[in-house]
Amino acid sequence: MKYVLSLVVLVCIGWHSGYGQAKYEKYFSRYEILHMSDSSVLKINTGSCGATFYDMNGDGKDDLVVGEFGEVLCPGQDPKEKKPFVQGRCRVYLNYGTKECPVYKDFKWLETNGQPLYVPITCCVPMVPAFADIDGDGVDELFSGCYPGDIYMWKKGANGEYVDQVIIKLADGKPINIGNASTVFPGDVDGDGKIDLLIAGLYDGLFWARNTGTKEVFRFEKVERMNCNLGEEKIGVNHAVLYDWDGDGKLDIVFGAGYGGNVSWCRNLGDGTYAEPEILVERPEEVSAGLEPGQGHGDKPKICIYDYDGDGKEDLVLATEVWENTGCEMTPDLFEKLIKDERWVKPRKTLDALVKKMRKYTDNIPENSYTEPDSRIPKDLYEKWLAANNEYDGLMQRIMNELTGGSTNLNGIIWVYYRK
Ligand SMILES: [Ca+2]
Ligand SMILES: [Ca+2]
Ligand SMILES: [Ca+2]
Ligand SMILES: [Ca+2]
Repeated sequence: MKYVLSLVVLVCIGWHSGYGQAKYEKYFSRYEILHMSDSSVLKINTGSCGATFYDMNGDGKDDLVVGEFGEVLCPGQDPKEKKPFVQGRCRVYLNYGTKECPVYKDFKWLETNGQPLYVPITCCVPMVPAFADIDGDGVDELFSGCYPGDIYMWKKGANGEYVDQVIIKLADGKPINIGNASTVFPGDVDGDGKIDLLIAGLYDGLFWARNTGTKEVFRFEKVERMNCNLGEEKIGVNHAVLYDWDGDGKLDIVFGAGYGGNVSWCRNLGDGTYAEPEILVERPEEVSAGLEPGQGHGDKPKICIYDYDGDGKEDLVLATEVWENTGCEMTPDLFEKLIKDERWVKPRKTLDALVKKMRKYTDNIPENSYTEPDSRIPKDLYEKWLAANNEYDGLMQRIMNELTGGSTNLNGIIWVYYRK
């Protein structure tokens, strides 16, 4: 809930100082938010989302394929659990319009064996679908990461289903898993014609697994870190794709930040290394995420490079998350009321004191109660912090609900930035 607090702060600063929205003019001419045919915003109401475009019904027009956070419990999950695993499903919005002007009326779940296909999700990341032909049979496979960090793959079956689900493993039999909240992009990282895996972890940074097999039978020996020439400093990333941004024939990396809304690229230098990131679209910290003019696109952008308007120039599609307040409204004096509210001051001090204690052991402080704690933090200290953090979050939620007359929900919203 600290997050919502900072968001509210940003909303208020934005309103009072007249800050503009995201900065995108260097590469893009304009942007739009995807809508349904009835003019309502295309909203994934179960949280964050990841999107790609793919012709799902073979009519020659690409459809919108959206992985969601989800809300339906995974089998065997207890609804009384604080954060049970839910089914991060995949929505198919068929294109009822044209290639140049897609129209979406509704969606169907992508299925496997007659049931909605899903990956397990509990926090911080949705299903993020991606397609590539990794076994050279001319038919693309479907890939996604998930919260526990495994990489899922399905083969195309009959009637639009995706079947034969596997978790991709290394040659030694261990699943490829770089950490929680991971996403995957299948693509040819090293340019040898075989599909490799580019893997981003919200907490762990950017990695890749080289395909050392053949074009028909993939094989992965190990997972290596990718750093975009930042030395030991890992990239803050939640999703990354391969795309030749500068058109020099070598695939570069385009990635969405792990925190906030920035999108950057790292140029492929051709020797297996990448240049330092350059920002493509910047959503400055003082610009809040939202659908209104003057607000910016949502957080943790998942990237898809796709010519959305069919003008021959590939555009940047961002599947993002946006907090929506379901209460009356965020009044201009909300921030003032919030900082005057003294109930959260003492719990905040307690929390800060515990963070200070943790810093004696490491700078790697847990972001929230779902973060795996750094092993250098003593267990009892971490547990004290966890209890204090949960209490503080609950309190902030209550105060916010009181002040706004409702709760806050996370929605998946999709922006398209049109390339100049
Ligand atoms: Ca295939
Ligand atoms: Ca390769
Ligand atoms: Ca390039
Ligand atoms: Ca375009």
